[in-house]
Amino acid sequence: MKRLFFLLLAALMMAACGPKTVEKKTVSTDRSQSELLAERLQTLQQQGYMMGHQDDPMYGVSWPGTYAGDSAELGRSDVLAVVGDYPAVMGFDLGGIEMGDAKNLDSVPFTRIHDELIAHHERGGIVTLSWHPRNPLTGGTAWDVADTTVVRSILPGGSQHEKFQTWMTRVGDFIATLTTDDGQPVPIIFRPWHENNGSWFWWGQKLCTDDEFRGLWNMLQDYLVQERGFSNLLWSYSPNLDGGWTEERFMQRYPGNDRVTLIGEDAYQWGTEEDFKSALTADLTFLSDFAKKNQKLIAMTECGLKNMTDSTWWTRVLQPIMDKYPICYFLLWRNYKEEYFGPSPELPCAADFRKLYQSKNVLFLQEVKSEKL
Ligand code: BMA
Repeated sequence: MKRLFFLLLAALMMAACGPKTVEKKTVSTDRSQSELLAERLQTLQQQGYMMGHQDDPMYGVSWPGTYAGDSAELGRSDVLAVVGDYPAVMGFDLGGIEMGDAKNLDSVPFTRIHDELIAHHERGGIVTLSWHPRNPLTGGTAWDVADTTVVRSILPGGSQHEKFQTWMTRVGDFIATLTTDDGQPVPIIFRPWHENNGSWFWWGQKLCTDDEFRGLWNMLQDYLVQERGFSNLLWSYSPNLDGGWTEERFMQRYPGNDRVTLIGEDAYQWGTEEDFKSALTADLTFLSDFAKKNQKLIAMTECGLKNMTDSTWWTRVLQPIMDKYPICYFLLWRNYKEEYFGPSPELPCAADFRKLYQSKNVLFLQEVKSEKL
């Protein structure tokens, strides 16, 4: 990926002082979809940061959508209902694909994920995939952390290695279907093994050694990139809000500059506003510095305040911090009736979201679609 991409990034960074209008580039065929996506992210970042939402077109705070299988709701989106535009970035989750399930862990049919992901790309948006695979050793969920030998068990020589090969094959088979009508693979920000510095997933900090984690990352990446040949995946390394990164600690599980294009962070406010603000500020300072030195892109790959218990949180808490850093996007987690992180017309936070929408540097679909790949 790499040399050409870095040169490209350097050139784009130099061009950053130019006018704000973005010119359509001629697509050269010798670059992969993921390289073109990286270039697009870099270009757009000069205008601001994109708004993203998990499962945006699937269901909302007050409409069950996919849960009820109601096709009358096709095209619906809480973000669209509040501001009249779709998010620039939409996220979807593959959890369950490994089992051969028809629906993901949040009851969204994979056929819908397939269709909505391609539709969002076609309308000029950007898509990202996460994966909450079940626990291959215990049969439990991704959050089953009772056993600390799970990662070891799926690495080469482990008792579950073969099973995990099948799981990776199913992921690969699904990714292979994500193409446009003319057969072009859709560029996708792919961020497996997220929040690995926490210990709530079976691939977490206390659940495997640094070497095992790297082995896990490499096994999946080498399978998808080398064996399956997917060059449309832009690899995102996405730990959780930490608040105290040092280069040494960050590097312990970092897969390496040749394996990562975008560094993200999942940052929710679970505790006090003050704690959140200081942890996020420290982390984005560290990450943007690291990204600059290592020529990486950065993003807030997940974020939010559960159930928007503070209706001005976006513009009062989140936006002033995001404004200070060169992030490409922030992705609010899903709007499920029992836990929502985005806006909805009937909620008090809708007004604040409209204010966010008015900000010039917060980009929605209409502002990015002319840059479609
Ligand atoms: C978590 C929660 C869960 C959900 C999972 C995967 O953060 O939202 O309810 O199943 O993400 O989307």
